Amino acid sequence: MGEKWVLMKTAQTPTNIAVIKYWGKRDETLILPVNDSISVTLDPAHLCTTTTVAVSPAFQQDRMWLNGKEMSLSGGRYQNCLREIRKRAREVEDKERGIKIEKKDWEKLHLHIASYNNFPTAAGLASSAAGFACLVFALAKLMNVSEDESQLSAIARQGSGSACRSLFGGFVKWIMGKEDDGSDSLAVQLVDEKHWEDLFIIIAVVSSRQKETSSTSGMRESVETSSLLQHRAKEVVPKRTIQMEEAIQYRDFASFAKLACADSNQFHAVCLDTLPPIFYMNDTSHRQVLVYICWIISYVEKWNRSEGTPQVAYTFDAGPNAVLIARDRKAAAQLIQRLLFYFPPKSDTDLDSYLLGDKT
Ligand code: 2P0
Repeated sequence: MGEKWVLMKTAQTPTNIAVIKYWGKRDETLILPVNDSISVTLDPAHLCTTTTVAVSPAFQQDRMWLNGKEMSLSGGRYQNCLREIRKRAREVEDKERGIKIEKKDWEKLHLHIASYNNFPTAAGLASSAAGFACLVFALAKLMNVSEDESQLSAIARQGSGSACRSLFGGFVKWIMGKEDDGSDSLAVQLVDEKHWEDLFIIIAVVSSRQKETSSTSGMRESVETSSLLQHRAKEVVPKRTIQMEEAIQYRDFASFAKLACADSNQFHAVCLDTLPPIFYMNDTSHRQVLVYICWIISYVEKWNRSEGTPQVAYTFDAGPNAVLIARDRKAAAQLIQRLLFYFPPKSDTDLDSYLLGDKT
């Protein structure tokens, strides 16, 4: 191998939104959950991470930049992903440029990783999901790894639990698995992105501030203190997962909406049942956020009842941003019109003040 070459690969991975939530780990190091979860992967054109990975004999150490800023790779989660991918690296040859990397060379070669999110990092929009999924996928391409997406998902899972679900499009299930080594805790695609094309997903970015309690520490506290979490994991989610899979399979929006809203509400109830309580649906620095959230939930609930059949499902993750899933284009248009009427943006260009007007 000469010293003057760089080999690069780029991947793009969308984020995913859980409709049956993952909340709680049974193993913190391997990132093994206490229940199955189901998500929908967003269109890669919108909320996604783009990651370029490069290898060169000239690189002295592994380095990473996120949105242009260098960050440490020393954390266990990055190291676990890098180690697992390196283990599976195979020979790579670029005949045109006269580059050949043998399997054994990957041990000593260093990587440079540049990652870019086109949405707010750590504001409850699952940035770590898209980030780790993209990192693992890009490295697998660079290193000619032969594992399929489900096998790669078990590696991405060790970066961030929800990341395992971003390796597929459409609706995806993260099977919690039974094994202690995590080998069967992986994602599978339930249906692809063409299966339910009528659905419209609207994300109302209420606050792009970094959340106060990270998901990792929040779910640890819930596992330690919430009895509702135990009930949810053992009694509620196993049945709800089967019902949700059926609703997705048959494109049964009424059941889908009922289950998704109930699951979001129960996840936040678990957060409230945690000691000390966690309030993800609020942003304590902006009083108006709570007004907005309450309005959205009661508006959707009333609208769904008045139509006789649900038009929109809401779901909230570990932050106050509302994810609204409309049954079709007509319902989506009506919803956006209502949102803009009640919460007009202050200026066309200031996305931060979108919907909420100015910060209070
Ligand atoms: C989910 N969330 O299923 C749930 C719903 C937030 C609320 O997955 O500790 O960032 O890295 O495994 O994956 C957020 O948790 O946590 C999450 P770690 P992660 O989407």
